[in-house]
Amino acid sequence: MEVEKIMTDLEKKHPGEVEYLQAVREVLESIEQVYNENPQFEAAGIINRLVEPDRILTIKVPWVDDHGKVHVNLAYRIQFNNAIGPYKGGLRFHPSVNLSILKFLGFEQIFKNSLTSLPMGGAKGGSDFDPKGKSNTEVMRFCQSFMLELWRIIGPETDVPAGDIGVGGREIGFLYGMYKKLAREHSGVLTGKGLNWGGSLVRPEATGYGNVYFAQEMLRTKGTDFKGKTVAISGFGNVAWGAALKVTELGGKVVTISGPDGYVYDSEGISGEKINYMLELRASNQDIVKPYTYEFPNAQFVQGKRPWEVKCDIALPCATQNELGKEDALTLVKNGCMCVCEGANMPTTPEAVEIFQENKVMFAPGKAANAGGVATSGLEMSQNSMKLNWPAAEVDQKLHQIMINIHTACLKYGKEPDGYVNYVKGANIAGFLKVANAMLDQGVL
Ligand code: NDP
Ligand code: 2IT
Repeated sequence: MEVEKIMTDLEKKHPGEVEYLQAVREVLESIEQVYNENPQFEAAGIINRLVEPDRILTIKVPWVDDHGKVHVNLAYRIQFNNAIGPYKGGLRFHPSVNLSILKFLGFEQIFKNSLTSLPMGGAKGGSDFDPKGKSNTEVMRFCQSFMLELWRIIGPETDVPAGDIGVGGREIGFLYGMYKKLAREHSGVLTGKGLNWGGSLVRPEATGYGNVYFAQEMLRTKGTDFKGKTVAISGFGNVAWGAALKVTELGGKVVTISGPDGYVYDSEGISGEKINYMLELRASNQDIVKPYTYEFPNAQFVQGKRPWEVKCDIALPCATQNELGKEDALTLVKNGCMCVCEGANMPTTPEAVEIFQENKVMFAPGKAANAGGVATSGLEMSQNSMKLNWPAAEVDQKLHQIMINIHTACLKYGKEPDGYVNYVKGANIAGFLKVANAMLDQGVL
């Protein structure tokens, strides 16, 4: 495999798709050696077949707001690869959504889903619809209009969407209702469903919990744990919330959360009712974290900045892609941060990853460390197929074990001669091998 040639060709074919090209390059660089040692991969054209999605559906979504005004949004579903199971991955509603972002997320999802050890292929979708300031009925009309088209290509054994930024339980409800009406079936076609209609216990908490279980394993390799550790979290959404709950339970102290407006520093720790308040903040559709300081006046709001300037032992970036850059990484290293564990997808820029690795700071990529969300989606699919519900403790125990297993897989392929673990390499190789071998078994498709 010639990484530079493949990247040059891809850049020509998809100019300007920065996030997608960034995600592909990272994987290719990690797997290059393994790929070249196994000529059967190249003979079957695995890389060329893997870097392009199987298909992309683009949808025009017209909807009417509460004042009778007509709006038109664009939406997409990218079915990337289904070698090991039905297409699976979330839907993102955010004004920044474009093909490059969804292709990067879909590509990452292939390897993440492979790492979970559950039978799920990779997909992603979403829309440039901005939930900010929208009423419930506006969100409902948008979701219904989106599903009027989307339902044609999804199904419980074909493609199973779920939530991501801007898509939580409420949106999944509206989407599911419309699917059910059109397809005339109650099935596991979406995950993250409500508990009364097929959802799984622990799915809302799963990404954050899984992220902290993964970090716990990383810390274990150094003979330590979360007790008494100071933790900086970014974001204030679903993933940040679940991570804050689990860190606190394990004896760590969460001192930051953040939004597009800036970050909140709470030296007393964000725990108990303060974590519950994050749910209110998110549900308000205001897109800002500042109101936290009105509710809890001892906390400080730092406008327009990211939380990485705060001294911490562990950093959990849980907001969005490329939110932790080179300068942030240098500050974290200088402040003695020992572990960076991605809750979001690709929040750390490649330059920042390099700085962590050069300084031997433990660093885990999202495709391994946030796989708990989609893994629990997989457990929701299993429960739907069996038409039964597992108790919370059972789901949590399975989730925990999956995260431990992913960590073990990263060690297997990522441990370097000096003992430092390159989790990026480990995750990419482990995720890739399973998919590539499945593609070999199934012929050229
Ligand atoms: P939510 O919508 O619940 O929260 C997203 C958070 O990120 C919010 O705090 C949001 O603020 C913030 N955010 C979004 N865009 C930006 C931006 N451009 N700049 C700064 N902050 C931003 O989403 P989730 O918590 O579900 O998702 C967070 C991350 O975790 C994403 O990278 C997602 O892909 C990833 N993830 C999610 C999983 C899940 O199951 N939900 C599973 C695995 C990964 P605002 O909306 O105000 O911009
Ligand atoms: O990025 C992700 O893994 C998710 N948003 C969750 C996907 C899913 O299908 O549960």
